[in-house]
Amino acid sequence: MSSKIQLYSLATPNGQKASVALEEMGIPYDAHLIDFGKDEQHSPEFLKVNPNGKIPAIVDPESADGKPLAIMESGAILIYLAEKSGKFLSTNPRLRSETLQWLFFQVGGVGPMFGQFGHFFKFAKDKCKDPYPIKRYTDESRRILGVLDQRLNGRTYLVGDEYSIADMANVTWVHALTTAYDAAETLGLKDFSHVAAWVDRIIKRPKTAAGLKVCGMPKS
Ligand SMILES: N[C@@H](CCC(=O)N[C@@H](CS)C(=O)NCC(=O)O)C(=O)O
Repeated sequence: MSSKIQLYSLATPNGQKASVALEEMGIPYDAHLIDFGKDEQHSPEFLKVNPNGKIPAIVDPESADGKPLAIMESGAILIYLAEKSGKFLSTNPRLRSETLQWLFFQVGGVGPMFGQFGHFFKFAKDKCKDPYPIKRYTDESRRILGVLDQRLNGRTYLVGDEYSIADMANVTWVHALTTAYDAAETLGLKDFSHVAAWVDRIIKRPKTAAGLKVCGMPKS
């Protein structure tokens, strides 16, 4: 069996968080595409890795106790990889706490809210005629973008002076608002200039750019 990390993913924002981290940290890995079109996220093999049936998931064949370790939940994966590599999560207690705060801000807020926005605005547009869900998730997504914009005013990254797992988690979701949801106009993204500059800066990083493409969407 390979000693490399095994990544099970698809290039959605949650999936990209894991592949961007692996690329940026320089951790060797094998990528396995989980094709939603074939319902592979619910296959018995994949459910052994993530019983929740969602990507991303990883298996570290050589974890700290020498035994294989399966890890689900992208936030937990980012923390695991940062601790394994000693990169992108400061050991300074203040910076570490701030990094975890902005990581959990994404996991508990940005991901679920932007995800629901994308569902009603793009993927389930024809299934719901009631305008309320789109309004609710547009308003909440704009509120969250405002919080990020305020945080990024005068800052290069979300925490301290360095790129961290907090940036990786949040930037993939903000980037998806244009690349996956075509929602720049509806969400008024031009109102959030600090966020826009931060996204541009980060997606130009060669390793992040490479990570965003891992496990790309299969052609239907
Ligand atoms: N909280 C999870 C969310 C993962 C998630 O929702 N993944 C989506 C793709 S972005 C998925 O696998 N969806 C497939 C499905 O629900 O069947 C995480 O952060 O890893």
